[in-house]
Amino acid sequence: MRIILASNNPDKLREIREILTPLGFEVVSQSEAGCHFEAEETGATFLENARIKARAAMEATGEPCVADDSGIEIDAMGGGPGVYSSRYCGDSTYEETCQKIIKIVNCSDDRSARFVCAVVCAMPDGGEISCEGVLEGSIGLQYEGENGFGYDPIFIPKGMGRSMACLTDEEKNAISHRGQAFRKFAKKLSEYMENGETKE
Ligand code: ITT
Repeated sequence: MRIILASNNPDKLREIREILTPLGFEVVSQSEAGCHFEAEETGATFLENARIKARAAMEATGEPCVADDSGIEIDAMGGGPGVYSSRYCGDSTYEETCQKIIKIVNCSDDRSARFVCAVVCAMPDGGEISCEGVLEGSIGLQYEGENGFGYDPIFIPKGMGRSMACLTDEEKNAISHRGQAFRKFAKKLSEYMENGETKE
């Protein structure tokens, strides 16, 4: 099945293709589908923002469109940057921003953090599929690893001794917030195609 991904983030596109292609999907980016816009993320939650992006792309293309809204929640930062994870960098690089976060977290005795991914698929018939994935972990003492993107070099998944950026894409997708959410999505979509509805 062909599905349009309402995202302008090439790292997400790569990971989502690696997750969904073996499950029988052809993932087309919104720009490949002729949509060259960025929906404004005005929602207060990952789910609301994913819905905004998915609906905007579905209305523009008339096809089923799936969006990922994701980010990192850091307990020593009151759960931030959360939905602002992309905007938190401002004009700085991810490496500079990660170094800043390490300093903030070093002043706390709580290093816990999690990656969250909300997925919404908007259907042309008005239907919707939504799911979420969460990966618990902690903020590392140093910036390490060269794979992945964004905050991966400072995030140590629970039970691991190295950052997410030290994992291959395959290893990351097997445990990540995004891998969990999109595998749930694939299952719910096949139920939707059979029944026109989803089960929790
Ligand atoms: P689209 O909205 O176009 O999909 P975006 O990058 O703006 O792209 P989000 O608004 O969902 O997407 O912000 C997600 C940010 O959260 C992302 O830019 C990273 O900073 C961070 N993030 C999400 N998933 C991540 C991951 O797997 N590894 C590292 N950082 C991640």
